[in-house]
Amino acid sequence: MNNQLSIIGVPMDLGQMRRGVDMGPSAIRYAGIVERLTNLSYDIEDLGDIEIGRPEKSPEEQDHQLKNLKEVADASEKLSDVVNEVVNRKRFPLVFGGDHSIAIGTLAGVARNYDNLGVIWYDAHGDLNNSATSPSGNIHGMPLAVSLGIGDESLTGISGYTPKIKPENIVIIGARSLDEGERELIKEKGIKVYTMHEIDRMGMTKVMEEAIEYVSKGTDGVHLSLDLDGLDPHDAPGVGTPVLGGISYRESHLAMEMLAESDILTSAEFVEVNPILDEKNKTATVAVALMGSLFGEKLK
Ligand code: 6HN
Ligand code: MN
Ligand code: MN
Ligand code: MN
Repeated sequence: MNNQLSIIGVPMDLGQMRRGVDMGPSAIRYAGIVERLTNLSYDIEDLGDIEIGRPEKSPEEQDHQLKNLKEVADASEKLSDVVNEVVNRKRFPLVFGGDHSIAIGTLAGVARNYDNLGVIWYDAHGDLNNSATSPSGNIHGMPLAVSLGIGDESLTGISGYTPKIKPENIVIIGARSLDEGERELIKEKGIKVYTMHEIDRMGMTKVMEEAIEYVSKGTDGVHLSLDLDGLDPHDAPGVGTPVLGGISYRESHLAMEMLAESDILTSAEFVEVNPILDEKNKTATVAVALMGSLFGEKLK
């Protein structure tokens, strides 16, 4: 693993309608991420937070179905440039959300530097909606589709190129709430998905062995996009769209440890930590513990 980490906070709450997720980056910092990773002898640089604009009109008054489209697009452009600059300096970008719409900018910044970027999408959801399939109009339900080049041009065109990633380089882990249009897209594109059914049936060990092999083949980098709602809400209650029956805390540690052993990751983001919905900063604490495993606590 690259020993040089750059932390980027993205206090974004405009990709969904529940306030508080903009405090996610602070909550993760308060939960001690820098100390935790410094103890593992990483060289950490904290680049602070990306500035997020405020919409002039409420989503109901906006002339677009996609809520806060302009502000999300503007933030994505900024984030993409910051992430790209980190990759160019040969450092590992570690991005904290913020809602999952930030993945549009993260992937736009990372994928500029890779022809075949692998993506692990750890999430209860597919985030594969567009304005026609979305039940909510919330952009945090769309970043994976946008990165595949599907969606509004002001999002797919971030940083002037599209698509960012290819369907055959993606693996979704933990899915248990997929909308109809998302299921169709998964089928049409042949996207690899390990739902909770497969995790229960095969066990996390086998799922991760297969997933790691799948995203390493023919790729030149691998990004982890970890939505805390991939975990069961019992273990990670501070999320805006909790879904029962999720991945356990221990299974998640195992998954992170296996990723650490595999040494395939080139960038990562942890999203959807919402301190207002949380219990005593539990979800940020879980995120920090998982990053401990991801960055090799067990290997030291
Ligand atoms: N997330 N599929 C639902 C929607 O509104 O599109 C929920 C999306 C949740 C997105 O958790 O990142
Ligand atoms: Mn998500
Ligand atoms: Mn590329
Ligand atoms: Mn989710």
